Amino acid sequence: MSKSKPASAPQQPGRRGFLRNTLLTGFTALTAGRLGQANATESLAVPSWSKHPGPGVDAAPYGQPSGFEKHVVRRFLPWMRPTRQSSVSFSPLQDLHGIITPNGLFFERHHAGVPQVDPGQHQLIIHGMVDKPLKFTLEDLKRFPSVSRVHFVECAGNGAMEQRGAVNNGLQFTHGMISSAEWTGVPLKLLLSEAGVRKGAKWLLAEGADAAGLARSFPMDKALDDAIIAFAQNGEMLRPEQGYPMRLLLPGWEGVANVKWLRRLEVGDRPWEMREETSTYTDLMPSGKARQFTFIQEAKSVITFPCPERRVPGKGLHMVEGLAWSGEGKVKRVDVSFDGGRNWQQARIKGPQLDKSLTRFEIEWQWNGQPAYLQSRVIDETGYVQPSYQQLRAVRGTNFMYHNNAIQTWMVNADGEVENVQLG
Ligand SMILES: Nc1nc2c(c(=O)[nH]1)N[C@H]1C(S)=C(S)[C@@H](COP(=O)(O)O)O[C@H]1N2
Ligand SMILES: [Mo]
Repeated sequence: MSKSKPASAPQQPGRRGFLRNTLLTGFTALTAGRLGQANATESLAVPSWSKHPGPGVDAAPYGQPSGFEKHVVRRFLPWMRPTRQSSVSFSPLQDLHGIITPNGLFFERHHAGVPQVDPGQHQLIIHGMVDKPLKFTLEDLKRFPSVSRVHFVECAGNGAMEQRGAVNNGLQFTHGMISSAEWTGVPLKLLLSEAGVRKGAKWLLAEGADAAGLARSFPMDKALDDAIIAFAQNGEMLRPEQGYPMRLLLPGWEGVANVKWLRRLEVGDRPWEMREETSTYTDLMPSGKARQFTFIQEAKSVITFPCPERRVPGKGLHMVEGLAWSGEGKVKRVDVSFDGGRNWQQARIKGPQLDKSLTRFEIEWQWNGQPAYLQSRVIDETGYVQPSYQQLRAVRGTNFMYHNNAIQTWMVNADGEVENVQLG
């Protein structure tokens, strides 16, 4: 049941009593009946869409969202024009619900565009320090036992621009390089046990079939832990943008290591020092040295309502909502502040609290019409607390780009507009 419109007029008179009895009794205590609109019975006039039958099942063999939701789309930054060499699209977090990103709204990051891979010809090869080099077609993969797990993918560069200042006045661009899906695929450890990993093997190289030939090294421990060769996403085959017909999924680890259009896994005893783990995707520290192989996306959270795209419509009661996640495991707790971090209140976790997955939270807020500074702060199951900008910069300096997981501040003006700010 939607909580956002508890007292709006139901369409059929017969359902009114039902709604009133089951939903409103508990909820009115909380809202004192202030969230609905008056003159409910006037809405019972028959609307145009009730007067004629609509199109039948032949109208949309593959369903699309309502035409009234056309604004809910992936967007790119105009000054970051997509090229065939590099493109990024951001997911509209401000318009999403729950913890699953619809496939058509999953953020995208491509180093050489989206290859159109023919699943009949594509193969995954496992070679290197193995007893028996093997190749797998999509059909071969599907003969293995598979798992379905909900995990986020976040680009290490999510929030990189914000590190330099509050530059984007929109949640979609400050945090939209994260999305989440239920992935179905084969645990990598099963494929490795078929191939037989040789003694001394400690690293793997994953290489994509795109024109970038994007390749990343990752440790054997992760391969034998929860790595998946995914072929499906939210119940259907992977979208081309997400790596059709197969991608590497390293739950909780930086996006770039989740190699799409996966064509090759080489087993070795040391990292390969590829481009995307040396000249990029490393973190320049105050000492002048760069950290390398910082795989884990540490705990982070953000308020999704209100946000710059979703102003506060007026004084009174509102449900402040947001998303929290941790590459280390489950989200344990989320706190919200309405005064820029002076006071914190514990938010409710809504829905499932899964491992390395988006987790949604909610908290009531009585807005008195005064300017306010909203923040959220996540604590994960390891006890790690999301840092403020001050705390993050004390450790990392100001030169870094990747892995910005600092607390976000939204400033609500007296007119309800919301701005992206950083508190000193
Ligand atoms: N083969 C290949 N894999 C790739 C990329 C790529 O360009 N080519 N981009 C990487 C980066 S930088 C990120 S953040 C994620 C993005 O995954 P998505 O596009 O499914 O959101 O894929 C990674 N895997
Ligand atoms: Mo990325």
